[in-house]
Amino acid sequence: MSKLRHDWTLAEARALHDLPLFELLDRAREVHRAHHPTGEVQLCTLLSVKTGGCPEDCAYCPQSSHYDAGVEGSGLLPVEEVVLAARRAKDGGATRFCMGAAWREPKEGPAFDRVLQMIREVKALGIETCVTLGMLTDDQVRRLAEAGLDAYNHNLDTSREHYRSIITTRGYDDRLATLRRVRAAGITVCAGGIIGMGESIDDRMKLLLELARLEPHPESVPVNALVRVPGTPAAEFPPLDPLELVRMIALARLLMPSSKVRLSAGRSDLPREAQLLCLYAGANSIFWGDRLLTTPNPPPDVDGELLRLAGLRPLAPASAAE
Ligand code: SAM
Ligand code: DTB
Ligand code: SF4
Repeated sequence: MSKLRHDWTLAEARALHDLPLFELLDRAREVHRAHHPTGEVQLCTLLSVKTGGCPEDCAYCPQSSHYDAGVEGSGLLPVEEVVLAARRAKDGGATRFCMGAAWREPKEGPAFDRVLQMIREVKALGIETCVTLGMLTDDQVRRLAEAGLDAYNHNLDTSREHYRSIITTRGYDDRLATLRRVRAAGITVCAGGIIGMGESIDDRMKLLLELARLEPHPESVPVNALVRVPGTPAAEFPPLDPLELVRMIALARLLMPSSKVRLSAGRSDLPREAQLLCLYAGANSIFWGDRLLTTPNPPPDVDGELLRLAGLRPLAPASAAE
């Protein structure tokens, strides 16, 4: 087992990143095998419980009210609808259910109370619960923990330096403060980022260093490839070379050996061989279901075939808890 470190340097990370691909894959695979069962992939299902109309200006996001990406907005879904979707996800093999809301931060009152009820009822189905609601106060994290929430997703998205050119309506330290609160409340941390937004390789490494600096490391590290949604400013960035995603996943695995690295958004445009290389290099999970929040994801029959062809097994429900 490799020792967990919080003091990786940019030079170290960059040297690993720039290794010949097969050398990098060998190293990442070795760390992956030492810390995780091999041949298993966790299936996580996403649901947008409140869509669109978000006041933040994240350049990649189709749900920001600053851009017109043709997303049909909705108010907060009724609890029953969410529970139905979670039951369907569980019956389809998912062991984690992630609920996302297009909020800068949740408002106290009936909406937040309803989210708490969603968490209680989804949790009662026997599936891991994760929510992503924006910035939180101490009181809100406490109430989320009381409701039984397993994980909170809150991404740093990119390096501190590059952040400013992607989002102007909040700062990097706001994100870190929410992550600290989540950790202090005893909820597991899900924090990662997006690549393909015009950042340099060093920016990608700096994002991973920020995450690895957290003590303990986030239990869950989603690595998203930008979904280029027309109407968002980020749609103008050139498409990502799939091997860059493979290298990023390998680095996340090497820097945070015991975290679950999640091959997240962006698989619709990713050749299946590149997806398999990501899983080989250390990814523990994929999103399962034909929708992410507002954009398409490969349908379950296609993903099922991918897993079957590669001889990979979905993580069984009993071992899903972290
Ligand atoms: N509003 C909350 C927030 O930003 O924390 C929660 C929902 S937000 C949609 C969750 C995450 O989705 C973002 O942090 C970002 O990393 C990811 N995301 C959003 N749009 C994306 C896109 N076009 N491509 C890849 N990832 C995206
Ligand atoms: C994460 O890192 N990726 C997911 C989840 N956390 C909430 C969201 C991906 C969203 C992709 C764009 C969309 O479908 O709107
Ligand atoms: Fe709002 Fe989250 Fe989208 Fe940013 S990423 S615009 S905060 S929904």
